[in-house]
Amino acid sequence: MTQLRFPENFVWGAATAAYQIEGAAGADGRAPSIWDTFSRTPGKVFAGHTGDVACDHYHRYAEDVALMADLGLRAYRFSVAWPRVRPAGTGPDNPPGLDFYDRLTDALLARGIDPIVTLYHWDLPQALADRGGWTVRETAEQFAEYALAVHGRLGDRVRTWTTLNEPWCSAYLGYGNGVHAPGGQDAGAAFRAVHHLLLGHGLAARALRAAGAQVVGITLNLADVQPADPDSPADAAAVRLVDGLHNRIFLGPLTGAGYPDDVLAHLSRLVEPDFLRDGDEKLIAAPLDLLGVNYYSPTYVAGRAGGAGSSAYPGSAGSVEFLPPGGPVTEMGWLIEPAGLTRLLERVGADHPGLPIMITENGAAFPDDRTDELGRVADDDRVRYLDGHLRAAHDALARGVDLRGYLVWSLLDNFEWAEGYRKRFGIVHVDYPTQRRTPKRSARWYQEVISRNGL
Ligand code: IFM
Repeated sequence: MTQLRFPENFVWGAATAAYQIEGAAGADGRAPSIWDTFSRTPGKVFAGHTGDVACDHYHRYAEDVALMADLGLRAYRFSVAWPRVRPAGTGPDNPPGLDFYDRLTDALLARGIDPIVTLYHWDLPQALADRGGWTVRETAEQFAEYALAVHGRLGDRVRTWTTLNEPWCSAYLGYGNGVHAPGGQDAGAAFRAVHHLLLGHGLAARALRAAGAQVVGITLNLADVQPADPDSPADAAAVRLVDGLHNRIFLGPLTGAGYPDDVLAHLSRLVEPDFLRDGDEKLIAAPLDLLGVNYYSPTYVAGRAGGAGSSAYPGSAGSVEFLPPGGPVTEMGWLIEPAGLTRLLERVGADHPGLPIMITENGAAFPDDRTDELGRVADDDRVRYLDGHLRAAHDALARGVDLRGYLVWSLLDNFEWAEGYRKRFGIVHVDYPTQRRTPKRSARWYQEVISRNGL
């Protein structure tokens, strides 16, 4: 195989999220989030799993940072738990909650690992959910206040801030089809949530920059939407609808182009857009220094009268068919197609020139049922997946995309939301009963990639 080198200063790292790894759900003044409530609701999460203990990272962060240093990570993307920092969602702050992120940041910097902070990775304080959550404007306003509180504590050491992680999931899975917390099932609520999430981003991004943050961005799980038949006009229309609901509804307002007309027309058929106020689009279009892209799998659609659509895409039933995977899949059932990452990066790069991109998540769940002679999980399927996607990222670089870094999802096996602990994405195995961490073969492979700055 050809030797592939990445640019000098390419950022190599790994990502996690607070509710998925921290545990310590009731410690030091943390209040419940929507995920605490949801996971304790029978039938919502596989086998009743919760994030109560998770990887106990709250208590074991020093060991985890040492592990990151051993693997040679240059950056670590973690999220801050809003209900740890502001248990009521609004002020006052909870100093012990901020202390934890303070210790974590110092531990990372002491090992030469750049902290990349995500302010919202789905764990909305329950107190705010009780007042309407992301369906109401107050949550967006409170998000900016909370962002400032975190920046006030960490801003002297953290350079890179991302506001939201994957608002598509928060809105459509959280309020549209009910698969994620808080479990709403209402198309109108999903679109309200999209707007207030974007508004929250805009308000927070402006506040962070005014407070001196150097790099401000957002992470989207953009979709590479492809037609079943490239020559079919009906399939092209299906691609346009799904692309509008997944990508352009976020990218348009974020980059100053506002909501696309076709998307507005579509959502107006499902909800009275009375939540859109004059001036909001301007607020959302706060300048971005970085776009985080999370990519796992492409999406293939066909345009078909009577198509089943998907509950995650409000208004898609009746005209769109989502195709089952036509090739190898991960344990999540997600099609493995690295070329989708190249296509997606090229498209974003071409549509938004001058906007630096970082792959803020990419990785795969596999059964991890084989060990090698050293007792490590022999996850060659994960190595192949990561290798293929890094080659795809390199292809995008070679075609001129301004790609700044790659963060593997995930450092540790963790709480995979509605799937509980049964799906493992980590490059480090976690034995939940003992909390023992053991790097998998993929972790050692990634360590080599980082040290060679290439493949
Ligand atoms: O575990 C999630 C993460 O929280 C957000 N992006 C996708 C990952 C895998 O499903």
